[in-house]
Amino acid sequence: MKIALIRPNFGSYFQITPPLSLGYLSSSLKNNGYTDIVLVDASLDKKIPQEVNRFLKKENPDIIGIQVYTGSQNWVKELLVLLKSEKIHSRVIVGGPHISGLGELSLDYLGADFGILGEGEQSIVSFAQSLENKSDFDEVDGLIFKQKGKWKTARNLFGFIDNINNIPFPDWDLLNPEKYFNYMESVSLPLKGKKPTPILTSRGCPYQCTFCCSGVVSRHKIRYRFPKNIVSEIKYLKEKFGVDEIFFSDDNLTLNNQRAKEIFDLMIKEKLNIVWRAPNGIRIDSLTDSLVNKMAQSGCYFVGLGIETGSDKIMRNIKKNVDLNKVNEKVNLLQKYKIKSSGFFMCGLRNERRKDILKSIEFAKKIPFDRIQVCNFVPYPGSEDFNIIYDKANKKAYKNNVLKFQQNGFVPDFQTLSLTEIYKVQRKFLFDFYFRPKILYDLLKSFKISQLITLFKHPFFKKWMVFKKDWYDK
Ligand code: B12
Ligand code: SF4
Repeated sequence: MKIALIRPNFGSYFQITPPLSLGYLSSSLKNNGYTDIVLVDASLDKKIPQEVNRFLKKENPDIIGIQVYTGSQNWVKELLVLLKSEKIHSRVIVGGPHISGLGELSLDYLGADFGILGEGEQSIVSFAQSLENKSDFDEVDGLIFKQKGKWKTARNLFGFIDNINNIPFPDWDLLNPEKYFNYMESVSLPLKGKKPTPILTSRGCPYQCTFCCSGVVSRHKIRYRFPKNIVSEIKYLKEKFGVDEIFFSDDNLTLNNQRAKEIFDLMIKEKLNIVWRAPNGIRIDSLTDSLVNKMAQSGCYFVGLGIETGSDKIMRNIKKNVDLNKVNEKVNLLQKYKIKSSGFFMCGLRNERRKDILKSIEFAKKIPFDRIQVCNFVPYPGSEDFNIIYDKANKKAYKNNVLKFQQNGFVPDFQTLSLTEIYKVQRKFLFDFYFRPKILYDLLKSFKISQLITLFKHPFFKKWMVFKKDWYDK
């Protein structure tokens, strides 16, 4: 049986990391005897659906498995329209956070044959087996399939792996991290290593922030890998591919202070001699002096910090529960150990007014962050905020706004700001933070040509740099 795994083109020119999800699916399939697997990373190779369609026609796989994020759904839809017009024999199965968040509605929209809710490692193997043995689809955890013309979900409503130490490492041979080394540069802070690669040490997050859809795949249940298991993956990556920098891609790497210390202790003991960053953001709560010390000793030089807002009122609304009074102290603690930090903020959160965002700007300027990242709020399927709009809109809002979702441009009706206002205040946020002598000096001092190239290639750059009179609105 031949299987093709596809990562859509998400249109980015930087931080294109190996698709861990597809690597995990592949290693589970191979462990169960399905060894004929091809991977297409259309993000890395900048492929349009027509090219991938031609490739798949030639390869003629039995199963086509596609990873779907909300931002890449229209790329996937286009590919599926092409594939279906060819009348291929392949069965198309889709999975990922977008499918787990929207279920049948997403399958209808995409025109896919099957979908997986939740984690896919075991389910894709059972799916391949049930196609081969013509057995009941009801046995495939989390599978959505058609029965008598209607969508049905399997007996177990989603795929879930209790012990993530039992999952094999991602199929690193298939992913080939070497192909990604030159595409992982970030715009804000240059990499210290030359051969970076992401890994996951845990799955899930127990928090319930209203804007976040992390719970759709993991059902808010956190599971940890053993430190030994993590360190042996890093060693493998070092030895086989020369990896010298790790991106820890967990939702919350340091959530459990004790476990985090055990990982870093082992990294120090084993003299891994690598550098690492946590680019997706960690929470400030668990950062103690002894933990940060171990982070630094084990090679950490940069972390993102999920703050989101500088307003206590909005913080309560979004249920993030970050104590704003502690942020300064924690950032200073990181600085003590020479770890740089980037504060993550959002604009246009639920019921957020311009004056609330101005509070966030003032807050960010008072804290000694080295960088900040400011995202516009998008209600991703599966998040509490999405569910509110979706219920209120009588299930029509999603369909009507599907294209806007693609462009991060969906403004739900509980927002008090228009999209234009959100963009304006977002620019002001970045401008006010970065155009300060100390920050500018640090930015320029550490800037690399590779970052400049990355920045110029970025489509946002072109959009943002178009001169407008209201570019900086006080
Ligand atoms: C690393 C990461 C990135 C990386 C790499 C992303 C990539 N495309 O590979 C970078 C930094 C580039 C990135 C960028 C963005 N990201 Co991101 N990212 C993550 C993060 C932290 C980890 C992803 C990961 O490796 N997970 C671990 C794997 C094992 O889990 P998984 O991907 O869910 O896969 C499992 C299942 O979903 C399922 N599955 C997945 N694919 C398939 C396919 C098939 C066929 C089957 C059967 C099953 C299946 O099985 C897998 C194994 O169990 C997640 C958060 C998270 N917890 O997942 C956010 C997350 C995926 N990102 C998110 C977002 C919003 C973004 C951005 C839009 C951010 C921005 N504002 O620019 C961009 C868009 C990128 C894009 N369109 O692809 C959202 C996605 C929401 C959504 N509905 O689409 C998430 C869930 C964060 C969140 N909580 O909101 N991201
Ligand atoms: S924003 Fe962070 S802390 Fe909140 S639910 Fe998502 S991953 Fe968890």
